[in-house]
Amino acid sequence: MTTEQTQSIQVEDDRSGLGIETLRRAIADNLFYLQGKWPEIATLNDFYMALANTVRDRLMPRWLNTIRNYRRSEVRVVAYLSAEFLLGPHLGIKLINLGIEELVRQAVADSGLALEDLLAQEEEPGLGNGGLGRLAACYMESLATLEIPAIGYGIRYEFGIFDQELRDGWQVEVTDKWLQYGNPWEIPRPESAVMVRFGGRTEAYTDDEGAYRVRWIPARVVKGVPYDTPIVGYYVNTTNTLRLWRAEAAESFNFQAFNQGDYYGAVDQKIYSENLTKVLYPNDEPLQGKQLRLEQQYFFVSCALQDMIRLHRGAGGDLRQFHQKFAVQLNDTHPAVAVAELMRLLVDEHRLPWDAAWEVSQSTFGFTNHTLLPEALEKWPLPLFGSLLPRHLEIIYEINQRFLDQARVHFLGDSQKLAQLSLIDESGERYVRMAHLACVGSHAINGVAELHSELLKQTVLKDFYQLWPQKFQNKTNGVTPRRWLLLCNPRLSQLITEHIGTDWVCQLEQLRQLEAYAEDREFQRQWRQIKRAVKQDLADHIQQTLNIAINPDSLFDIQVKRIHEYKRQHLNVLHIITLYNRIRRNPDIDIVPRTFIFGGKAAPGYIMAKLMIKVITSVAEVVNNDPQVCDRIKVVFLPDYNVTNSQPVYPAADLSEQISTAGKEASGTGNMKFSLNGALTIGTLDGANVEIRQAVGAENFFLFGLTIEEVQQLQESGYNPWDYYNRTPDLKEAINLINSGFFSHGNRELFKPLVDSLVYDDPYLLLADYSAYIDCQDTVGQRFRETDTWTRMSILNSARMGYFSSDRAIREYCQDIWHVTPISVQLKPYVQADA
Ligand code: NBY
Repeated sequence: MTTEQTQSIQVEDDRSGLGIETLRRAIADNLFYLQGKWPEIATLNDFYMALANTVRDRLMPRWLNTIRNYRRSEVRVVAYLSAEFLLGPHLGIKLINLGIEELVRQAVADSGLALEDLLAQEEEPGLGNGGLGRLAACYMESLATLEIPAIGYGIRYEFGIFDQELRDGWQVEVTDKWLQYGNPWEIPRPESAVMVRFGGRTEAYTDDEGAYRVRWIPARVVKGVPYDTPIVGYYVNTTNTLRLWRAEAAESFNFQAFNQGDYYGAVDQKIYSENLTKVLYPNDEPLQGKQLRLEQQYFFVSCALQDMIRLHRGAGGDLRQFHQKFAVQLNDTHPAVAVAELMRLLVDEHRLPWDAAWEVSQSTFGFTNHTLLPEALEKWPLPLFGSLLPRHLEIIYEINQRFLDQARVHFLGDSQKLAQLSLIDESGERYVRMAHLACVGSHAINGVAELHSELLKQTVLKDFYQLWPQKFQNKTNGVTPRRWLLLCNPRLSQLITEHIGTDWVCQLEQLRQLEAYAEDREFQRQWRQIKRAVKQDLADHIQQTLNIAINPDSLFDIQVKRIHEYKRQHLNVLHIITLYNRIRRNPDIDIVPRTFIFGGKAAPGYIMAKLMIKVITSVAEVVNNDPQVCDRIKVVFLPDYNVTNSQPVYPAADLSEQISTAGKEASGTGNMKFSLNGALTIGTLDGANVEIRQAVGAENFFLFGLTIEEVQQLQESGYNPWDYYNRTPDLKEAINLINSGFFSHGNRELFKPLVDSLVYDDPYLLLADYSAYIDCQDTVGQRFRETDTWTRMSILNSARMGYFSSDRAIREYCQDIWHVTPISVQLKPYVQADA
């Protein structure tokens, strides 16, 4: 060692140790110095915080070295723009990805604590609604694991998705105060704050060189402060950053304002500004015309682009090469205003010529669409858009004009086509069409499952497909095997590893080696034993929390997802009532005992979805308390379905309900989590179900229901649900029982909106699919009794799910859209010179 080295301190030395004794001391140290507690008076949460900080210290060298790497100008970085990141709890996955779970378990045990109890303390960051937000989280994890330089940009909502409580069987929303005990996983970076402008007007002027320019004179300014969260890859040094923005008042409350007497003006400004990132909109479809929502979107997009431009220029980059530094992905249309904002930044602020700026923008953006429901396509009333973002509206007009000039050549004389393509909807009240802006501004457009991507080309984006077929791609969704198998199902993971080694964790296709054991009696026995143990755990949890006794040997039939008519939780309810009627009609009937488990939140303003929850809980109350049936059917509604609560659910399922009307579910990702954990699927030919069925084999999948073509035909030929109701006795009996007040203490009004909607309208074709569903469920019941067959099918499901890893999905995005390659991060210690 040279003298210079001996005189320097490696700052991480004392906080990076992984010996059990070192860890134990670090936790005690953090408890004392950060929480200000000693063990005798510390709460479980204090211990959780002490442990979280211990783990955070240990990932810091990886994180800092990763950041250092990305500042290098030649490194191309993925920027994933999403209004939602539904990460789920951090601690468990970080322990696993750092490979220190067992060490920490031991260190914690030596302090007399159980790791599971500390894990249970964490308040998850519920910064998303459902599939779209969770997909962003899986993708961030895979990006890190694959050593891809990436940054996630989003919003640091002070209140995430509401907590769901059930009162008298109804959903009640409770504010999600996830930050109330502090968040050990984020670091605020106030020094990197940026300013975001709103409202006001624009003004033309001539610059020093005599060029025509526009300046924007805003009405108000809000400060965006970034909060960084590390995303740790599995057994790699790469630790990427999720950078979430919080809105603050631009002028902090100051004495000058006070002295001038404008105390309330300053306070009002602060309150107004901070409102911006106060709460996540809890809808999984857009609410048209909510100004605050557009403000949120523009706010985080502007913060993100300003941040990227600063990084790029800081590394000596030229803005004409911006697209070589960043590949920006738009997660649905929520960040689509980025197309106009990047043009504004390049043209107005950095004085690039329009054409050069447009080249850069188009080469920068990719756009992922997540829905086919036409009512879910985001559009903003033009007056609202123009008053909030006057300069952006001008830029959108300019983009539109140039775009339509180009389209006019392609669709000669077809003015209707041009009206359909336009970024502005002028068919009635005028709107800005965000999907059109995203399509025009991106070089790649993708759907999230094969079927969905095909339908996009034929329906909602048909005109764009005709114009630019080469822009369209498919990227079938995937889920991360670290959280959705290794973490949530340790028993099954261990069994798998004992037989095929550990490579499956990062090469999920390796699971295929399990096919060799599908018929192996001993392996089957172990597989069943694990499923049984996991079901027992869930049964115990349900007993303790809901006081419902369920039989762990019954068939666990599970539907967990947002509550929506198109997802058809009420079709599942019709099946339950049908079984109930069969038992009442014939008390000695021999049917497979089933436990029906539901979970999911309804958008607070979606009355029908809330009524669907009430019908589930009402049927549960009757069925669970009927001595004649309750040993054969149980119905459970798990309250507050979120990432944390979902982790024990997927492993315990025998049957996964994926029963949306064909053509309505873009992909689904819960379907993948279930199958990966050895559940069989009952499902329609919708979304990724189609590919899952292909992968696992048609013989290992319970298919039912109308196809998309049949749905279309039926609707075109005049679908009449009333006929189905009248000619299907079991269906009629089930619906009549709801209608009679049987499940609502004699109240015949309660479920009338639901029943009427089904019998007179039925937009999601439950009645048309009812018989096929019931028949298919009967087959499920019979097959469940053939224990060995069922087990073989279950093993084959897991064995063939390799394709549905988010690692595969991310590799495809990297190759086909982002053109980025992995870079491994070297751990160079940060050496601080001593004096
Ligand atoms: O995205 C879901 C799709 O329904 C599902 O099929 C797909 O698997 C998943 C991932 O690709 N979409 C979804 O979750 N959408 C939302 O959560 C959402 C949230 C907010 C808004 C719209 C949709 N919004 O406009 O406010």
